[in-house]
Amino acid sequence: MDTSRTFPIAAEPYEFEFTPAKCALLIIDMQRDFLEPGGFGEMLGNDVSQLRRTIGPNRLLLAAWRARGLAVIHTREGHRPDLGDLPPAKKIRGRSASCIGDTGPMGRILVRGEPGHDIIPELYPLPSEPVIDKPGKGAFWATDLHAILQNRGITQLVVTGVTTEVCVNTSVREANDRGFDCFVPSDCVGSYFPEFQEMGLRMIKAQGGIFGWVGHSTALLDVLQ
Ligand code: TIU
Repeated sequence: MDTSRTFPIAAEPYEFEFTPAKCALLIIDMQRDFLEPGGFGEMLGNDVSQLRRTIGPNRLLLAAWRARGLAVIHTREGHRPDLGDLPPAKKIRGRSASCIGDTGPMGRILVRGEPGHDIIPELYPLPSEPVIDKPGKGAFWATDLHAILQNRGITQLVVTGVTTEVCVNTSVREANDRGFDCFVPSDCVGSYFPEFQEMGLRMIKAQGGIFGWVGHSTALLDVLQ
């Protein structure tokens, strides 16, 4: 297969011109604290099964990307152990009994280096795959992601991960404003809330694809296999 070729694949609002060699797989925040039973997400009362259904499809997509030698980038949401990069507004938001930096079920909540902050074993990064540690919801803000993508000649992103309406949507919008074409496979992104899953995807593809394209991972796998 010639990865520099362009393959039109099924998507909404219209087909996506997939050029594998120019397309990075950007996996957003598949962290233990968001996805694992007993983690921070579940502690807040969320149904982690809504996110866990994305693990299988992400594994298949990641395996296909790796097999073709294409660019894979992972992100993690979290903060410095001294919390110097945690805005006070983010720390106190929610008036929860436990907040970011406090000791949770898997170590200090959303603090780099703690077990709950790390990526789930099913999708663990290879040493060659950049891991972007981001203090915000978007993958571009206060990170070196844009430079890494530009230096590799990447112009397209397949964006997967959690959660659809929060970090995935924010990152897609940031990428779109920086000139990247984003394809979001609906089976590879998850929300704790089914209604936000649906609306989060509809907002991306509305108005002629105002932020990007939405499709299914099988359309990508059909090209890569
Ligand atoms: N990664 C990400 O989406 N962070 C969140 O805090 N998401 C929620 O839905 N809360």
